[in-house]
Amino acid sequence: MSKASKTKSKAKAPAQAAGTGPWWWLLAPVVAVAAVLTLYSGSFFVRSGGAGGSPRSVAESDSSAGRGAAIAPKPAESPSKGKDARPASPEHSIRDATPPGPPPGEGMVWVPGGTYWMGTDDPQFPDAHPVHLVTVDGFWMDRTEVTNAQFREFADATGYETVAERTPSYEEIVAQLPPGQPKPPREQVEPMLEPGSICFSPPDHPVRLDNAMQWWVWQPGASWREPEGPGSNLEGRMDHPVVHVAFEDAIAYAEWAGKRLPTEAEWEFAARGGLDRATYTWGDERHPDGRPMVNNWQGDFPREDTAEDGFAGVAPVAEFPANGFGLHDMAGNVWEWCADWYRPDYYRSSPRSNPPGPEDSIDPMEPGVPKRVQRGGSFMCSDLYCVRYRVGTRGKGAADSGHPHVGFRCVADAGPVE
Ligand SMILES: [Ca+2]
Ligand SMILES: [Ca+2]
Repeated sequence: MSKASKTKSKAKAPAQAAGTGPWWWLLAPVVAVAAVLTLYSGSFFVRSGGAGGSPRSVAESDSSAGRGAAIAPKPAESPSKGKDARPASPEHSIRDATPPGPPPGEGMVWVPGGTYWMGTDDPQFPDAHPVHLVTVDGFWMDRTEVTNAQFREFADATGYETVAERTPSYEEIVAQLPPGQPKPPREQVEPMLEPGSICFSPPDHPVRLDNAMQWWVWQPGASWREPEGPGSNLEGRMDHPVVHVAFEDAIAYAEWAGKRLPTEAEWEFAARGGLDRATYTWGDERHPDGRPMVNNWQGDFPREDTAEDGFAGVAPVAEFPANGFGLHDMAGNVWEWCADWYRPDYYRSSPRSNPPGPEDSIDPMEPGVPKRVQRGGSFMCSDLYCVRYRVGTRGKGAADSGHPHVGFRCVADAGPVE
């Protein structure tokens, strides 16, 4: 969802609708696009078809795991490929795992370089085709998603104001109108603009899953500091991943920390934890030994999250087992920004060695909206509705917008952090 969509959501409010007659010609196409595309872009929800299990089966297998039974942080462990393991690929290789020195920052782990099969051949995800060999150099990576505590340290030190905390400009809004769409009068637009972000608002009744606007709302005043809008706060959530951060907010944090965002190829290599073409970051069994391995969604999406995995909504970081490289929550909890522009066709021409991503962004599903790659899925993914917490799948998001289920983590090169 983009900033243009934000004005749209605002226009749906009854208090504003009375005075917005001239607006509808502007808003209607954007709303329609947003409703459809949020399904596939900002939130990456797709019906999974043969997704390998339903929420019911999740509930049945994990029925003893209530919120209090959340998995405690665990050290890196040897992941199991599980019963569906493929034969080892001779091309797949992981370099020496010995770190080149001490970590350049607190909470970072060494991800050895290597060569792996990137993407998935699952026909549901054509933008992750073809599976192709990629080689990446080693790098340091944050063990967890960046937390509210870490982001507050940055904001306090720099006075940084996130995109969600700024009032969008008239120019930003009209720049995202479809080609050929006449610009609305500035004097009518500007009074409607105010800081805020998109929030999740679960309906209290079952809904069709073909209109994401039924559970996304534009919330004035929402930001990383007030995740649900004015009156909400971070009390008890300092160890949660920071959310409502746009791409440039993540870049600003990374630069302040002397780090950078991972490329998509680095991110997927890290997420796979040394495994070869596994379905999940931990192997091919969804619930090894009956354990939930990811904070995602159980229950009737989007009405009810029954939290069989221990958490409804965002969880503190590192509540679930680390993958083979010692990284937590590379599947689920919150989506993570990557450095790459998004193009659905990039894998067809991606260079083999350290691919930097395409030079521009094209998303045919939301033309004109620059997208960056997001990876890993979120607490809103389920095997009924979204399976993009599977490691080979891709996500994307409007670079200028944050969401309540999108965060990030950083990486650093082998050299010293300046
Ligand atoms: Ca959950
Ligand atoms: Ca994550």
